[in-house]
Amino acid sequence: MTEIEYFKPERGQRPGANEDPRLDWWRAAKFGMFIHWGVYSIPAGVWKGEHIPGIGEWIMLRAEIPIAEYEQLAPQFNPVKYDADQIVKLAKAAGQKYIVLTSKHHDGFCLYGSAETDYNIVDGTPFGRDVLGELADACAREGIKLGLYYSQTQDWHHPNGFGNTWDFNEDEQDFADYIENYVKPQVREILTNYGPICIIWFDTPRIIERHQSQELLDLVHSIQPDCLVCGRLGNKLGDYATAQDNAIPPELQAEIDWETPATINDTWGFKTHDHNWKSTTQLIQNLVDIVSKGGNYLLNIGPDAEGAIPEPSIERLQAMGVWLDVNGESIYGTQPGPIQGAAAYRTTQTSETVYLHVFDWPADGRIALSGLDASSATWLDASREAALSISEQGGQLVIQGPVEAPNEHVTVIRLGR
Ligand code: FHN
Repeated sequence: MTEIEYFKPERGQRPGANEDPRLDWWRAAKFGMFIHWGVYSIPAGVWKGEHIPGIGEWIMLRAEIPIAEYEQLAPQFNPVKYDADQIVKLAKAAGQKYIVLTSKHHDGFCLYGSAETDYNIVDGTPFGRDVLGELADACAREGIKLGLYYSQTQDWHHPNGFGNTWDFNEDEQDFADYIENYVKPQVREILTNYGPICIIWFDTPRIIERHQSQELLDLVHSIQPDCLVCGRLGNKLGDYATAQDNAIPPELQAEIDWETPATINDTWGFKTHDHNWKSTTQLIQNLVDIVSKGGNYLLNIGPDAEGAIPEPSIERLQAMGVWLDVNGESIYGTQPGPIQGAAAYRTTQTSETVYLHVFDWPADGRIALSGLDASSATWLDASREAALSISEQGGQLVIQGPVEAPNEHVTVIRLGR
């Protein structure tokens, strides 16, 4: 089993290609922003003075924090720096075409005003503002699509949710009741009260049964028929496949629609001690790699307890946007290209053009590739003046460019057919 197959939904397959038009915008979009945010951003990886290993949003489980103690974070949650417009503008500057916010993560805390529980940002915190509502308004103003993460199986706060073995006795829990009388009403809320939602991003299906996944899928589509459901709904249901976190499949996945959710450092929810930021070059190469294999890249930010976005995330996203401003033509709306798997090269294409992405510019400026046919080679970056020539030599397409790397991250050459 390759990693991509793990959450592969039956519905997300596309024999013969791209048949469900509801996914057209998503297939063209390629790049989205994930936002993991909640009260876990207050401890930020540290509980009672101890660094808790692992991803920040899992601190409640990793440290087995009793609900009665963890709940005390909500009255401290006052993220006065939260600025939905800033987030949406950052996503746009980065070239991200959709945003997916955690409406409820495994810890059960809701980032929206829910009638189903007071354990939410509006009723349970001094902040009292509907974070999701403000983001939905900002997305509508800026014309960017909004999706919502919702943890359908794990809920460490709800007495019948899955995963909290330190407060509850699993044998006494009624998971079916939780799905029926909590998850479904909440899914209804988030799909009814915040305008068009482009994706419901379910996660960690674990014990959810086939009929429950099916019912959630049907529920989503009954309220918003165009809303996509990711493959982590479980039981091979959903509208598209979800790769493992940060996993890029080794080869082209032509027969499915798929997405890689990914972190910029090593955590989703904010952690004070995680400074392992991926470089901008690495992030751009990941984007290109994923797109060249037919996937989408959903790249996360984890705001801190005040609602501020970590500066290293901002810097990297803005730099990705600068690269995409010049090279976006080779990303958005493209298909995987003819060359797959060559170490330093990736390709994407449209009907007219092949885009050659060069990760490591050769020291002599000479690129020789088999399996490519082209009538012209031009820089995607119109400001670049260095000469670029093509010729056919011994059955290979030879491209001769300058010896200096034209772009510090990934150089793109447009090859006319
Ligand atoms: O357990 C979650 C994790 O906290 C995070 O939300 C990621 C994002 O893809 N999904 C689960 C782990 O795969």
